[in-house]
Amino acid sequence: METRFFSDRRCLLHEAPGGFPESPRRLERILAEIEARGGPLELLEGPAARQVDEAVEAVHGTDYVERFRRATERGDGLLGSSDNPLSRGTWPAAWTAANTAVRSAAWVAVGADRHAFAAVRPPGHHAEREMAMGFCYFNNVAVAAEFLQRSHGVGKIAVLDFDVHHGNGTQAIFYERADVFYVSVHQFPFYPGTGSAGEAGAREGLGGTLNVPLAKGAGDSVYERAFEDTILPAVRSFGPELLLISAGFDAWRSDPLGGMEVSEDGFAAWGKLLGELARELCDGRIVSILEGGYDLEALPTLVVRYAEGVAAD
Ligand code: OKP
Ligand code: ZN
Repeated sequence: METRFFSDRRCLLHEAPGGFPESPRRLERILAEIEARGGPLELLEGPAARQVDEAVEAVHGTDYVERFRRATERGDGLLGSSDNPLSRGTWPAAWTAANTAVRSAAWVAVGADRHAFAAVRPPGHHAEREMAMGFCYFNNVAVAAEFLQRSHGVGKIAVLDFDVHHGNGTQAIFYERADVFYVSVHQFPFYPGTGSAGEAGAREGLGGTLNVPLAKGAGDSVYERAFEDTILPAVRSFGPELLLISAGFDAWRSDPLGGMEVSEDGFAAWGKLLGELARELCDGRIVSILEGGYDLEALPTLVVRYAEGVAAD
């Protein structure tokens, strides 16, 4: 398995008031760690911006995209909720995060035995079609899925979200679709309130959403059981062509937002299970896109241990 990290320093342009947990320092720390380890880190370059705009507009609609862009340019303080502060760099940073997710997906789509890790911010999984929410503005994972289907002819995609929070945005975007399987394991009850086991998709997409809610305090063994007994068998029976991972690192035991007890070894083990799953089902095609993770000291190590797990065989 070949691993490549993808990023773009324009993701640092989104700034929030002091003390806000989703800060540029998260990504600065990750990039410093990857650079210190000698990469491979791909900065910039990739598919034409037009394809990215098309995928962003397909997921979010032109009204929302324009409303967000204008709010940034006017100097508004918030986009909707107090969890979504705006600075001059917010729209460019969010667009760059989606662009980087797309570049990562494009590299994986044209090969095999490839793991791309998109080190991006702001995160995406709470963003719904026309609503910013929970630090998220554009749904990077949904944009990557849309791009893969439009521009690379990929059919079935499984999105697996292990951020400690439920990805309400990704779930809502794909809730009625049979071609994208959304699986989330998360703390419950917790922010944002969605993600109960009964939420399973609707219409065409009935059965195409799987929620695995876990009580506060879950550690490595509870998560391992959730992966082995529930998540992996469900993804196997769906049979995706590619895995997209919403990779949040806030189930870490010392995360300031999450209430779970996952260790460094736990993230490495998740990586190993997902890498093996990608090799078994999808010719080793796996794209991980950063979501949360707010312990600045630990975050770079957790990302690296996870990526090493994916590559291991
Ligand atoms: C983003 B990601 C109540 C607290 C809201 C928002 C948490 C967003 C987490 N207003 N907290 O999933 O890591
Ligand atoms: Zn989170």
